[in-house]
Amino acid sequence: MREHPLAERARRVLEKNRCDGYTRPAPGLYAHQWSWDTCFIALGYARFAPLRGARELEALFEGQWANGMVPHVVYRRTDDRYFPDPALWEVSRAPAAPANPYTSGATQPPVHATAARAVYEAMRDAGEAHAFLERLFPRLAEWHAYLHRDRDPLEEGLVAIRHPWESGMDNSPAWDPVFRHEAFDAVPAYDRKDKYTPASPERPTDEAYDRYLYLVELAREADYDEGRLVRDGGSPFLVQDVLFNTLLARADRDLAALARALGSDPEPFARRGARTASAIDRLLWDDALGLYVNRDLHGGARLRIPIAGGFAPLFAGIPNRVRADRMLRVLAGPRFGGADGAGVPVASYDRTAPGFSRRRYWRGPVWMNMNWILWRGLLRYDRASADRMRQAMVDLVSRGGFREYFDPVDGCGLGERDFSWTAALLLDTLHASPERMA
Ligand code: 2M8
Repeated sequence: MREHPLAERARRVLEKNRCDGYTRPAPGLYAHQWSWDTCFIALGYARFAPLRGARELEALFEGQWANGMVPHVVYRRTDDRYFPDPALWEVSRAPAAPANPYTSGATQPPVHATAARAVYEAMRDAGEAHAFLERLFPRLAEWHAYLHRDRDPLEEGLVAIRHPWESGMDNSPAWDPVFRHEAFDAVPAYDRKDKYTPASPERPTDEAYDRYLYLVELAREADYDEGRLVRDGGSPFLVQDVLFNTLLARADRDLAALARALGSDPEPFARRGARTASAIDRLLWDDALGLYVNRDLHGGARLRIPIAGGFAPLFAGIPNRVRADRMLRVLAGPRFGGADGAGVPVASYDRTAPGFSRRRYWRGPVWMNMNWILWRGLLRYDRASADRMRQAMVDLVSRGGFREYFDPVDGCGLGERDFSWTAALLLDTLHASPERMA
């Protein structure tokens, strides 16, 4: 079978972004190593250079904290283009933070075990594959233990995030109601380096950055003590996020498979994944919207904001047939884009909802990682929709390039150029044998 012409271009993007020991998200704004970007990048490497995928993941885990947390940024360069920098986080105040490398003091969605499994299964040399797993598995197990232990204050199987950056969907309208809490205070002056990029009108507003920075300050003042911030409710931002929890439920299952491969007991991991999956289904489903919604742990209200993350449970096989059919109809209708015939895949936010934006990042634009997650989910429920979505993803990159995100109306590329996860996930989309991962 002939290879798709985009595959070679995608590999070149990853090559361009390879630095000393890791692959950066993009050549411009993002010079360091990001947590979930690394997972998506490793999923792409699994398709043509699994050893590189293994190295990416292992490099990221050099920044893992002693309590198990995998930080969302591992600072790799003394490069002043990215803000916030290590000085602002000052994670040396946390007893669990490593002295080297420098890291942030927040986390990102747990796609690691899923990526590690794909890399492991793609590795040709059985000895090398086993050695990789023996090194990484205990780290992955500590990471998941941290999430279930320190981030589930209600002990109901759902973990909480304490910063929008932890969701990966930083600027999502899903956080607007939380930001209205009175507990948010003013922050000292700071210099946002991201505003000087060409994409600045697409970046979050200054008001949003004030909230982000306030949360950093608060976590830093609490010495990153999860007991104070999460269990005692000290952080004004505490949300059970659908996407984060779905990825965890799925990753718990992948961790169980990796345990089995090592001859260990998979049951404890599988049980935790099943518990999280059933809590998502029981507590976060919104029948009126036809998708899952987040919950604010301050007051317990559901955040009834229709974002693409609300469809993520398809990825972990969580909804039953009836719910999945509802979701498929919403996904294909005018709200998320399937019906306009433009062949543009799913927007990050309901196109008909207040505040929808074609350009403002995470408030409408199409992202390759969200669509990859939904595509993988659709493969479980409806092969024809999955195939249409796959085609729309390939067409999007053919027209718009390997960009960070895309205009949901005309498919124009936006944000950073040569974006690693767009390239990596396109490779997986082009090469995967879907039955294997679904
Ligand atoms: C974006 O987030 C960073 C903060 O982590 C930023 O805007 O400065 C998000 O799209 C996030 O999901 C992604 O991991 C990161 C790097 O690509 O950029």
